[in-house]
Amino acid sequence: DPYADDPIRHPALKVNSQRPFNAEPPPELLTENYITPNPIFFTRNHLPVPNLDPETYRLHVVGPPGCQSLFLSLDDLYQFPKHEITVTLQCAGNRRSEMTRFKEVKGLAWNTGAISTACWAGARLCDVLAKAGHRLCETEAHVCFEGLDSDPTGTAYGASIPLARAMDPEAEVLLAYEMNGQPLPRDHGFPVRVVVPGVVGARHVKWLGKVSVEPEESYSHWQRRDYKGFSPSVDWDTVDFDSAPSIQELPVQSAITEPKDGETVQSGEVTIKGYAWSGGGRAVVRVDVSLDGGLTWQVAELDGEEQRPRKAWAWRLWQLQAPVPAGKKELNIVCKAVDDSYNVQPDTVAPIWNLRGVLSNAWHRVHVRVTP
Ligand code: MTE
Ligand code: MO
Repeated sequence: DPYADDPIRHPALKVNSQRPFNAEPPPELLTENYITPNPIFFTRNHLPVPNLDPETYRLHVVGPPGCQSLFLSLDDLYQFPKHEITVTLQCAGNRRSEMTRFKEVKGLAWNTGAISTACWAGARLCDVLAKAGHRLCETEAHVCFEGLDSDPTGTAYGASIPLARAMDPEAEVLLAYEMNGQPLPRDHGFPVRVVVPGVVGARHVKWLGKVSVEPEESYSHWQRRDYKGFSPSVDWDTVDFDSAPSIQELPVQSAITEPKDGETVQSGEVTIKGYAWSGGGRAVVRVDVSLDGGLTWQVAELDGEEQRPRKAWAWRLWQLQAPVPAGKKELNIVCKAVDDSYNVQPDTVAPIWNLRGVLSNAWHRVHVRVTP
């Protein structure tokens, strides 16, 4: 059993798949803290978790043509300036189960919890690439990452990002060795993972083994044959994966974490809580909440840290305390976020449905009963 050596997990996690391990925290735990505690940070593994020895670990950084490769130990990585940033990581499949409810899709049935936030620390990728002799060249190029996890045929997890993002110090792409002040937990990539702020989870390669600069995107299945968006009209007979770009920056997102769908709330006053985030460093500027299915709206209070313009890598938690309109027996609670480009979320799933169930960011809806 290739999974026999997987680590022990926190019992509060809701498991979507045991082998490989995929799990999300329950919504009310997710927004209890701005920084998600490591043991309940969502986990998305495609393969068994490798058990790597930090003493013998080496990161292979392929040099430009004619230059030597670097083989960096953990101590070598610690010699680069240590950079710390708070970054929200979201899987492209977050909230997929809402798409499934509209029409069947292929993929793990994530609810609203395939998203979490941590303070990551490590070396900046641009510093490591520069040390290896790389420069930002004119031609379009990509930085390819390979994990040390692999399937029975020896194929490793892989992904890539554009070289321009990797070399941009303002993009703050990290080779992270710490998560919330601790060495990375095994499930989250021990000893080193990539953190690409503002970009879909799939590019944050864990158990990083190799970094190279290539003229083309990674040839990995997960770069080329997955994690792409399509028209609702495309099905498995007609899909052409080469026709769509790989998902990098994600669209604006928000969800209600309290109360939960189907719950009963007290009459009088209701407290609604949730999270909001947008990709590409775009800050969330507003969250609108409705108690009547979207007929009327109230503006929620944004908690947590102010965001740096164009570098808003982390989510905002939000809440709204609102009177329950007298005589109401039920509430249709809805939330939607607005980012600083004034991007908004679509009101329903139908126009954004896609066969893989990715990029699910329609208004989040929760139906509750009110005690008389
Ligand atoms: N890296 C490796 N090596 N193997 C993987 O299976 N999964 C990716 C990414 N990096 C993956 C990986 C996906 S799809 C996501 S959403 C994130 O890791 C999840 O990171 P987490 O498990 O730390 O939350
Ligand atoms: Mo993912």
